[in-house]
Amino acid sequence: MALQAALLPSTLSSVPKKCSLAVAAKDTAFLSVSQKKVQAASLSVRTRVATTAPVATPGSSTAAKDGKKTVRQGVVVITGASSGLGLAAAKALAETGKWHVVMACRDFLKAAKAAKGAGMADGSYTIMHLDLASLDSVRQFVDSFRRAGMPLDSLVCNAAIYRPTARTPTFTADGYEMSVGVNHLGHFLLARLLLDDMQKSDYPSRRLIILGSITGNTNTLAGNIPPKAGLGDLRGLAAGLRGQNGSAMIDGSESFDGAKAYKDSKICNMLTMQELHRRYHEETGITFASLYPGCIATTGLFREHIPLFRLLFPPFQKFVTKGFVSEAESGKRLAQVVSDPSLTKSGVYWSWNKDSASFENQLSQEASDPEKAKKLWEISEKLVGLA
Ligand code: NDP
Ligand code: PMR
Repeated sequence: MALQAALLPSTLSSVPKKCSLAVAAKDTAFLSVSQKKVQAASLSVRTRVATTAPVATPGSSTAAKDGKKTVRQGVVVITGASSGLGLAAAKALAETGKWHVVMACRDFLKAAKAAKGAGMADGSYTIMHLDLASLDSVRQFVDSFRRAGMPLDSLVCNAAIYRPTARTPTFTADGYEMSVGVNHLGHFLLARLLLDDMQKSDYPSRRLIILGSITGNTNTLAGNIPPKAGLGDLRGLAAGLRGQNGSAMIDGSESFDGAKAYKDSKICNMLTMQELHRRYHEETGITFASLYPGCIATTGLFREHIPLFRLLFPPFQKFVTKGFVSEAESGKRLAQVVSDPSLTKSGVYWSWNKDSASFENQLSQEASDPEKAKKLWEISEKLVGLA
């Protein structure tokens, strides 16, 4: 991380060669000599990562000889595409040749290695720096993305952290409790800013997807394993989730609980998707969706859990609950939500049955409460500086 932070300031990004020169020239004007050295180092990294322009130039639909229009290659931004579900979905989408994937990641070098390791073809993806634990970084990402000149057809808010063993809260650059700061607030700002870009896209089916989870839904067995998710009256969030002289928990409880903070953040993700749907679907035609991809028990999400949990969790999910799903299969599920022509309905929380067929799932009462969604929206707007 330290190496990455030193080499890659957040204004830098990897973009297809076509646009990277323009970005580099513009950026260089504002950089000091030492910064230029840093940028030169990163440019060599980024050319290795994104070597060719997308297969069909994003932004234009091509007229075929018979006069029929061919849909151009879509551009999808996936946050946290450096591991687990995000990486698997990035690979699944890139492999179709129909999508150029922008991998929005906090650790550029890790993402580059992950993409190569997954066998993603050069030119099928672009890596751009995004640290959701900093609202400045979110804004810089949006700026870099716009400068790269690509259209935006789909956005997947996938990145997350889970801190089940943490006894005390940690905080984002803006001072918000980390799990809610990264999983909800960072994505809330990103989605709000990029909505403008999605509205400009001429792609036939534009989709904005936010990952939810079964553990945030108390209408399920998994959602009833303590600690249970619950936002209460949002008083902790309204007070700024600061911790000192206040609460780091959304419901305002005095004691910090890392597992609950994650589950609470997932309720926020599902409520945000529905509020986006209510506010923007009719006006923009954009499809808003959330999903529970299955229990992907092998991912990095559980990296902070105790070793015994990490050992037993995958076989427990495979053989006892039978809720287990491989990273590759979960990636295909998410890819479906991005691009399957049959999943265009907006406001839906998708899940999959045993035969891996998708269905519209029921959210818990709290995760589908419109009043709470509105209140969450208004408080979140203030916290990220939009109101
Ligand atoms: P992983 O830990 O494998 O992936 C999470 C990704 O988020 C990583 O790429 C990580 O980056 C990134 N990330 C973390 N913090 C930040 C940050 N501050 N800024 C930018 N990126 C960040 O977990 P999963 O693949 O399992 O999780 C993906 C999504 O799926 C999450 O939203 C999770 O809630 C959801 N989900 C997962 C389930 C499961 O069983 N695993 C079940 C239900 C939902 P880095 O690689 O640098 O650490
Ligand atoms: Mg859970 C129907 C059974 C089912 C499913 C689908 C999950 C998914 N879990 C189920 C059941 C149980 N879990 C049971 C019976 C137990 C008690 C032994 C149990 C325990 C458990 C723990 C300790 N489960 C967990 C944890 C975690 O730390 C994970 C978590 O809550 O992360 C927030 C987790 C999960 N169980 C799941 C899924 C998908 C997770 C990961 C949660 C997520 O990403 O939202």
